[in-house]
Amino acid sequence: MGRMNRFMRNGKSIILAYDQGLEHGPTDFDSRNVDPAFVIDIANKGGFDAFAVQKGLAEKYHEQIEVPLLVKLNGKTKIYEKEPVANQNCSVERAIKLGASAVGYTIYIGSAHEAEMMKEFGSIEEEAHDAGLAVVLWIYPRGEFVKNDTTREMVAYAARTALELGADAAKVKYTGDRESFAWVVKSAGAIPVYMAGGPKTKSELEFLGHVSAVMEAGASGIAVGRNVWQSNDPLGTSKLLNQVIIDGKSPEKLLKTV
Ligand code: FBP
Repeated sequence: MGRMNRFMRNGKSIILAYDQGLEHGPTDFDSRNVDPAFVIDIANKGGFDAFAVQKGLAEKYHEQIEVPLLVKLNGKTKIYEKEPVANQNCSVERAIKLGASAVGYTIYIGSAHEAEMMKEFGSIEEEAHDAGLAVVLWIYPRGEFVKNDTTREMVAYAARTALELGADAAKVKYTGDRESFAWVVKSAGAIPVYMAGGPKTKSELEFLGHVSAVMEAGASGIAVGRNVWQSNDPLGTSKLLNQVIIDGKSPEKLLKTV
């Protein structure tokens, strides 16, 4: 676990992600969460171990952010929909000046541009580690040759690639059940695996069920955005996430459905 320890409570953690304004556009937002100050307040009060943002938010809002900063070093819009590539837009040095405790980077494995991203990540990983920062890899199979990006094989391949490339943690999509996710966690070897939140689920119980399943499968936590700051009660949802992830409580019992 090593460099990720500082973000962990009992070996687990919850990362709040708020880079969707770049990745998806304000279409993800409503009149509350379009304001970064609203989401920063959730990060500060909701029991999160790190806050993942692009350099712009890290710079413009640094005085308000009270949780460890994870600065994403690359990103892209969703407008161009062919072979995905996200190139570096922030240096490790700049991330450190912005107060980062960790840096993040996305690689789309399977993309025609995979090699480009791997090369760029290689330099980032070495520089960040030399400076003592943790490196979290958002690692998503995507592109013409990826027919299904959430199969057991694909997600396990992603997690393993994160280990092979020197990341300290792999952030991957949910495979749909506990058994398949257990193989993903095994494939990642010594590095912790975080589930990406994904679009808001129909019910809170559904999302907490996924969270509980990945924790039972050996995940170290989640990196979540929409399911928290799109919630009607973001701090209530954050509390439930803490109870399921950190305290190991059952979603059904918490929501009194059993
Ligand atoms: P969500 O919980 O909102 O899905 O956020 C997790 C995340 O990895 C974000 O950091 C990122 O912006 C987004 O998902 C990317 O999702 P995709 O590339 O699948 O649209």
